[in-house]
Amino acid sequence: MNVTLTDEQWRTYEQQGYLKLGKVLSDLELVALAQRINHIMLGKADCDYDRFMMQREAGEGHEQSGQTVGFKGSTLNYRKIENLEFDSLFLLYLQKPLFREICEKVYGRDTRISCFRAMFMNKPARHGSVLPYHQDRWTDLDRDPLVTVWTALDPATIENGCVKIFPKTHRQLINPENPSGFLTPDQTNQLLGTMEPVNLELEEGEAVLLNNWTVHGSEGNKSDFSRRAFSVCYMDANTVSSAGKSFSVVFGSGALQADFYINKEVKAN
Ligand SMILES: O=C(O)CCC(=O)C(=O)O
Repeated sequence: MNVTLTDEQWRTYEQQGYLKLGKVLSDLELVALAQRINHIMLGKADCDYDRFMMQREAGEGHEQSGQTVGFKGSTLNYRKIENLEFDSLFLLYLQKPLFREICEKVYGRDTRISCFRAMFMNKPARHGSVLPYHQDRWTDLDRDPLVTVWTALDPATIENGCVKIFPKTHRQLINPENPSGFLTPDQTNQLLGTMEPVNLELEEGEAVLLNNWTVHGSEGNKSDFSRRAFSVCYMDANTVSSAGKSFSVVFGSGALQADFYINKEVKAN
């Protein structure tokens, strides 16, 4: 399992705007996280659903729901679940030493780190919406978050809608006016005219490190298998939104503690 980065890997990341991290989850951890997210979707997890933003995918007689607080019914047909730092298992995973090391390299050793989002991204079998090409940035934050770790909980393949990226596009913003970094159709066509996107096919339990400005997107799922993934965007904990909101600290003083949630669950039983 990959537990640290070499200087060469780091140079590759800086040049290319992404780096395949290889296996970052043991088989046991992978099973636990994959089972946990299914339990959350099915309403079987002992957790506080009012802390999660949940979006149901279109299908099973439902429209795609808004991405709003709380449970939207027992189904594996969710598209997105955010705020998973409030789940003990996902918090334990996102606080792995490898990710702390990455944050230290990107933001500096003494910088406290929060997560802008700790998000489950799902493409259910034979379904799942297309995500158009974009750079990850949000103009309502007072500074841009710089890195995301995207982890496959199922094999991610071309057929089931793996993430596709354009290497070396992290050096400049393409559509700075868009509040969440989406490219216009013209900008997308221009990019496609100059280079082919790279398909980030991954085994389950493997992860990729993405510079947030690296242009990426994904197709729908044409396979009979789900494409579940967990994506965490790490940023300087001093980052605030225009509404004055700050975000959950995950490394450094005041960081969320997984034990707290585990103890709460044990006590509640
Ligand atoms: O999971 C996907 O298809 C894309 C996820 C994404 O855009 C992100 O993690 O920033």
